[in-house]
Amino acid sequence: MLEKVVIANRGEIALRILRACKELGIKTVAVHSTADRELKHVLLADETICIGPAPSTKSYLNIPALIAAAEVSGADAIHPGYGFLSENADFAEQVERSGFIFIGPTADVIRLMGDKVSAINAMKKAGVPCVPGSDGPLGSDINKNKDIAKRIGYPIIIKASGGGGGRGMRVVRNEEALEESIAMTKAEAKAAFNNDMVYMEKYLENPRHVEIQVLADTHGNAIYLAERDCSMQRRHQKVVEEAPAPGISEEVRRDIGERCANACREIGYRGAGTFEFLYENGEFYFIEMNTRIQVEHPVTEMITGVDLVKEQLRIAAGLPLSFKQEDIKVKGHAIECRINAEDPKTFLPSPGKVQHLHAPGGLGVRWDSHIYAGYTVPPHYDSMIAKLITYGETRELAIRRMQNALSETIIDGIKTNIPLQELILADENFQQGGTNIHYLEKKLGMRD
Ligand code: MV4
Repeated sequence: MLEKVVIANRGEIALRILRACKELGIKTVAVHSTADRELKHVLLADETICIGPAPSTKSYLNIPALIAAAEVSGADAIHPGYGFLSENADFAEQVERSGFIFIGPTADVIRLMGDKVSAINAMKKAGVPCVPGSDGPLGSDINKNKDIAKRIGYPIIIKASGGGGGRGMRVVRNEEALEESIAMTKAEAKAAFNNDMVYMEKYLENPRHVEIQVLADTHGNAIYLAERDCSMQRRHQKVVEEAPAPGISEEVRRDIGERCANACREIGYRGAGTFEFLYENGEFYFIEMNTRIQVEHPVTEMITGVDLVKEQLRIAAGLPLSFKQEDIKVKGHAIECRINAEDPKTFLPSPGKVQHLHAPGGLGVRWDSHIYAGYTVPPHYDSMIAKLITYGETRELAIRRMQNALSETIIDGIKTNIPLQELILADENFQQGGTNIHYLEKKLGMRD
């Protein structure tokens, strides 16, 4: 097993990683900014190192400071969590070149998946279903591009190869708008990602966002751990996630899951990963792969019983997966609500001191959070302060437990989006299950 791990992150995921390390008897090094001395995992870690001032560019994104922290503490590995440097291939490369284990896939695979054109090519080759599209980057010949669009059929979407997660895309509904849309997307991509490569896909009007969790070890084993539905989102920020996705049969799950696990073996994937799909009219269409542990990983843990962060640590230590595919059985239903320090109506961040906290509990209730009474939420980072996860044998029970848990949660001193979460949980279409990626924004647009 690993002996000592640097946790290169903050907030709830840093605490989640710390807990997994402690279960495995691994010593922990918490690195933190000057604004984060009071973080719960910093207070609980074996060692702490201040790596810079509050702005993340000077601390959590400071590669030399992180590698220096691993060196001075004598750690053998670095866990990047999510966000920050978790999908930065240059970071992974420098970590490994400095003699440390990067807890995640190799830099080459991160790079392959970071470039969306190469990711889609690799997945198509591996037998993962993709959106009908340009099969590669668009060239500068507008007549050829018009032919591609005509073959695919309007509406189409232009996406930046260096983008992802909703950045750098443009929907085009007719040929007249094509040339300018390509030029604008290219210009934005050049400015945002220093890469003006763009590609074209059929635009799916009303899909759901369904993603497959995978784990792969360094012994050639790769497994899938069912799927999550993350369609309840606003401006590309997920708000509620659940597993399994409503309406996915065991046969459909097995087919798409096996394709993802096969693709992992084909590309030499290592660690935890997520295949993102659009799901429409019973079909899966691959859009991107995330090469990190994700915020919503707990809903998969609740329905499979697998500790995904512990598996990440085992894989990094060179151990085989603790489970075979046939050991993975979906049992029950789990829902996660992201609790943010923000105004529930305006969505503006609401940092400040937590004056009083009453966390929910009871059977089937999981509270993943670093906050405590007296903790001050700093203004410098993401506003997510807790993840509330409920489990039940049925989706109905998981929903009821979530409603009860939300209603008993008290976070005084700052505003939170709990009222918004209560609105969603009470929504009849959410309760029915299977709402698409536009549902929440439409519902909020009808409010006031
Ligand atoms: C799409 C799409 C429709 N058709 N691609 C947005 C985030 C990025 N990961 C991909 N995205 C989309 N790609 C095709 N061909 C619609 C979206 C999309 C979306 C996807 C997932 C979750 C939320 C979304 C919100 C708006 C648009």
